[in-house]
Amino acid sequence: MRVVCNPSHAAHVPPHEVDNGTPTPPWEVPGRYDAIRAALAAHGFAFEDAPDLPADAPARLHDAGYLAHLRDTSAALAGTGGWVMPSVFPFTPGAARGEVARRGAFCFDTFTAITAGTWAAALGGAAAACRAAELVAAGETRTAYALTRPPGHHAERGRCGGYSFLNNAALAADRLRGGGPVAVLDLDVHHGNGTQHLFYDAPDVLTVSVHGDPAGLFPYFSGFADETGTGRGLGFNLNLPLPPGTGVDGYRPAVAAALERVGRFRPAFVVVAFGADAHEADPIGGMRLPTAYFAELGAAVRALGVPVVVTQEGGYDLATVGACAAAFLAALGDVASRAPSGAG
Ligand code: Q9C
Ligand code: ZN
Repeated sequence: MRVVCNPSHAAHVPPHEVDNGTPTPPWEVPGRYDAIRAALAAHGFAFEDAPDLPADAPARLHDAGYLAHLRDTSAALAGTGGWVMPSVFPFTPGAARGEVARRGAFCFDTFTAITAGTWAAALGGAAAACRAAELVAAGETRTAYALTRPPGHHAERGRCGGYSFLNNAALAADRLRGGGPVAVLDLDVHHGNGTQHLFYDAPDVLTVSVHGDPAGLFPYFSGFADETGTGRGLGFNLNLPLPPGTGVDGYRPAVAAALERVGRFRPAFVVVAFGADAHEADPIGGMRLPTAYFAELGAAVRALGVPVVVTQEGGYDLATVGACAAAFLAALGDVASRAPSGAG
């Protein structure tokens, strides 16, 4: 297991979110990264920083205008301590000309503020995911993990949301697809709407997500079971929504169905969008998984026998997020101190 870190994550510090009109403290904070890294260190994992990403890499999946918006908004906020969050969402984004409307054209919620450090942190996360994919694609390791925040799996081609700006899991999958079909398995408690969106018409990237029923959980507008893909991608998207309060007994059959679909696809690589926010202690997930089940998840993914890239998505209980990630990763791949020569 290689652990590739985003050295710029702490540049992004969200000021707050707005939940149904009410400003609330942010959940997606730098301490999440520190908690995960400390837990992994205690398990004996070693760390490496992601090298810089070629500047054009995110443009393989994200719109140029959206990337410019993230970059320029971050730059304009430098030294101000300010932030940008939308308050209106134009239904015809092309008609958004003024600054206020443009904010809403590039974002789909009121949880995802852009700050001065957002661009650097998001780019560092994409770099970690792409480096992890590079290591696995090159056969240098069987398993690699991008330790990063902010998360990525909610980010669409041209919109941020759900604390996500660049879709790290999708960028990893895109890097891997040259070597054969890729399956993305999303285990975050929230539907990976951005990843689904980016590959919805693609038959060579299977997207499978196990998550809380979006009828009652973020992102609310996507993640339903009848979303199965479009065009040549029809049949290559699988959503497995679960009711609130689901525990191990409900997760096991859903994960088994997810893995059955992934296995039948015969992927050359698997990308896991990993979240710890289905843990029973998570403040926003509403599910009931114990820490030990995350080891079971890791072992189940390992049993696919396919090289795996993992990206860190959600998980907001600082006391348990690290233990969940460590349990999952230790079961998925061997703890290896550095540059393993064989299976990792
Ligand atoms: N005030 C990820 O886990 N809703 N994103 C928050 C609590 C937004 C979750 C509601 C949840 C976004 C990557
Ligand atoms: Zn989540």
